[in-house]
Amino acid sequence: MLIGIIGKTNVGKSTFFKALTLANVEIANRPFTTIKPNHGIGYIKIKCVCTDFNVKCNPKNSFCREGIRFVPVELLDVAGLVPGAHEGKGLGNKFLDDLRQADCFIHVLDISGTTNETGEATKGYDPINDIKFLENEIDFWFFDIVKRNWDKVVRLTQVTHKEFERELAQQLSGLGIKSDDVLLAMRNAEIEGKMKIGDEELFKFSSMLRKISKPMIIAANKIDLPGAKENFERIKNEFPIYKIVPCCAEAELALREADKKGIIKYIPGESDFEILKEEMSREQAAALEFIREKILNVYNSTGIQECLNSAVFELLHSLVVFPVEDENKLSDRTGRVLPDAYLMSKNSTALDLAFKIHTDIGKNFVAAIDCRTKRKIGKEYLLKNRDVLKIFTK
Ligand SMILES: Nc1nc2c(ncn2[C@@H]2O[C@H](COP(=O)(O)OP(=O)(O)OP(=O)(O)O)[C@@H](O)[C@H]2O)c(=O)[nH]1
Ligand SMILES: [Mg+2]
Repeated sequence: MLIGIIGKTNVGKSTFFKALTLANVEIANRPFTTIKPNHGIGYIKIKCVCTDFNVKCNPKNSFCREGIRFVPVELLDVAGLVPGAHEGKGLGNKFLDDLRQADCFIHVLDISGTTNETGEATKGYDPINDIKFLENEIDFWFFDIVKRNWDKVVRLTQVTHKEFERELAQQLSGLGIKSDDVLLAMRNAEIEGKMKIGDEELFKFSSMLRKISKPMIIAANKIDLPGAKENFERIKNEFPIYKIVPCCAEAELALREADKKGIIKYIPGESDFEILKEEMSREQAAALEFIREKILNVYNSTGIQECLNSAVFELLHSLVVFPVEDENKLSDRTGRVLPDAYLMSKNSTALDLAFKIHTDIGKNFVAAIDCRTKRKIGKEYLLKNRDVLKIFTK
């Protein structure tokens, strides 16, 4: 699973990415700091099943802190967009091609209105403009790809008489698009069964397809700055179609770094932290107090972990499953208890899980056991969030 971090330039995308990955990436208060994409691993947060079974887990592909399991997910932070990117403005929109395989987007927005449309410092800019232009730019990116493939598929199906929608989906599979998505977008754009259409209809279709295949959540970043709260309240009401989360990427980054250094104890996404080392600089103490008072006490969290969790669970309806090899000890072959936690897409089955573990396990699947109920389940079983399963093979 891949989550794309997109937005205007200089809004805090790389800060958001760094807070989630603690990767060493460049952050600066100027437009176009990021040119090459930053690829890294972030972690979604769920209640670990170790607490349900009252066992001590020993994770391998993930980690557990005080009964909270952090499960890896891939993230990509790309260069910033500006209006007119599809015509080559700023760094253009070609770099969006790196996001073809993204399952969804987190749109980082500067909710404080202190960066203008090209990412320069300003005051009183309306972030609504950014929601609109960003949608438009990613629609143009989709439109270009769809248009190229549409014409190709029209020619192809005239010769082969194959089903148009299926062929188009095939050509667009690189964008993570399926036949059902194409059908739904055609219906929504009112072009069902039509192959000869103008650019205007094609743009509408591309936009529908983009909305279906790349759902988006908005991270209302820089919520710590003056005016941000008012903008957030206003925009939240104007865009009920989006989940909009108040965020302070800078605060999340400071908290995670201080936690890593042992200065504080902070579990990502929590509403407070504990000071472990009293001896710190006055600036650092003041910064931590500011975060507690102005962010955590007001918004209940910095919003960064919530964005990632919402993207995975609310936009994509994904689930986390714990495969084990010993259904009694809940361990792998070496005795490691609850070693892995896998992120699975919605509607995944027990057989999908088997293939995810290993192709051979998938091919030789016989049955599985639900370790909570000890009941036998078949390959068609639909996985549930926080299932613990043992798979039997031939
Ligand atoms: N006040 C405040 N500043 C922030 C926050 N998040 C990021 N910034 C600042 O915003 C500026 C831009 O941050 P980046 O993370 O480099 O932004 P970006 O969107 O990746 O920018 P480009 O790669 O240039 O498009 C930096 O000065 C950050 O310190 C925040 O939550 N609050
Ligand atoms: Mg950046």
